Amino acid sequence: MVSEIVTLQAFLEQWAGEDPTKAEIASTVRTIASTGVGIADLVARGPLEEGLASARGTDPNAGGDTQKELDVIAEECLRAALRETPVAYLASEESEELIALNPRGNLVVAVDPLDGSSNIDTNVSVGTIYSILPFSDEERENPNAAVMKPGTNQLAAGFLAYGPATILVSTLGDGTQVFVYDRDRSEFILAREKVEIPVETKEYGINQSNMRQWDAPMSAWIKDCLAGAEGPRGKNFNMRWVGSMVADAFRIFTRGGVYLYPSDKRKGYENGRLRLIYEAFPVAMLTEQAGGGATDGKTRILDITPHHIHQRIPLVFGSKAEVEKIASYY
Ligand code: AHM
Ligand code: MG
Repeated sequence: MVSEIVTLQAFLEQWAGEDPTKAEIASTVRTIASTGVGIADLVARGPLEEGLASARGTDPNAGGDTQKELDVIAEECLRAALRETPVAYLASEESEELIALNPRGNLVVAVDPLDGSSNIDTNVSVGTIYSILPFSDEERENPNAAVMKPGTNQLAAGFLAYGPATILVSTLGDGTQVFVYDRDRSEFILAREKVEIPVETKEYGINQSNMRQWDAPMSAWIKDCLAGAEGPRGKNFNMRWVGSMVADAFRIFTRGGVYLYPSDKRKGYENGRLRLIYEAFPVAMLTEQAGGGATDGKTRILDITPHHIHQRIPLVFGSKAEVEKIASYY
């Protein structure tokens, strides 16, 4: 905890100083955060708000998943709010193509408007993930080019989690911070100035029901973990899996651990489940800025160049030594 009260607004202003690009990034982060408060209010109404968790039509979204009513509402909220910011285009899980916003904007934002949508009706944390990218004049002709760049190109990234507390985990490229929404002050307050993910861990999160579908390195790693203190790892592991990546990530940012969504043999999961541009990239940036690691097993996530907006990627992130250990099985 930090003793002096620092609001998100004050933190961003101090970070931006007189730099016009930083001021644009700061206003974008502020807008996403305040939009998140509205989404959190809606999530908190739970079953009182009829139909939020019900499927919207029968067509899957751009990423191939069933769309929930709240997925669409969350995207609409972000779309409307970001029109007032220096954001030229929005890439979203819920829309096939880039969405044009401010024609004079110098930034592009990529979002998963509502991560963990299968948890909406279970009173479990869900969230919003974002990545902020530069947008150059040359890209005005072909805006897609702005998102087809390695994750190292991100200017800022973060996520909101709507749980017992509404939290914002943010990086502006210099460490990872945690802000908590204070309902009395109607402000996000800085709670952790420098997140440091423990390097070693005994905790992992994975959907183990897919085990028979994994490739050999993934199966070998989990087998060694399950063997516990008597096995080659010489320690007992613990398993935690929420199934909303934002919640699993926040646990890792709090006490360490690794999150895994590997590729598997099921149709449509050949490249895992998570999307590169608006899920893996921002989480990888936050993780690295907090001293952790993020890989697809073979390549550092932030070094991967996307070829499609909704491309999926196998994802392993969290405590650095364990992420490296997993990569060594590959
Ligand atoms: P979503 O963005 O459609 O909610 O999908 C992403 C979610 C992650 O939050 C979560 O970790 C994963 O999908 C769970 O997948 P599964 O249900 O296959 O275990
Ligand atoms: Mg989603």
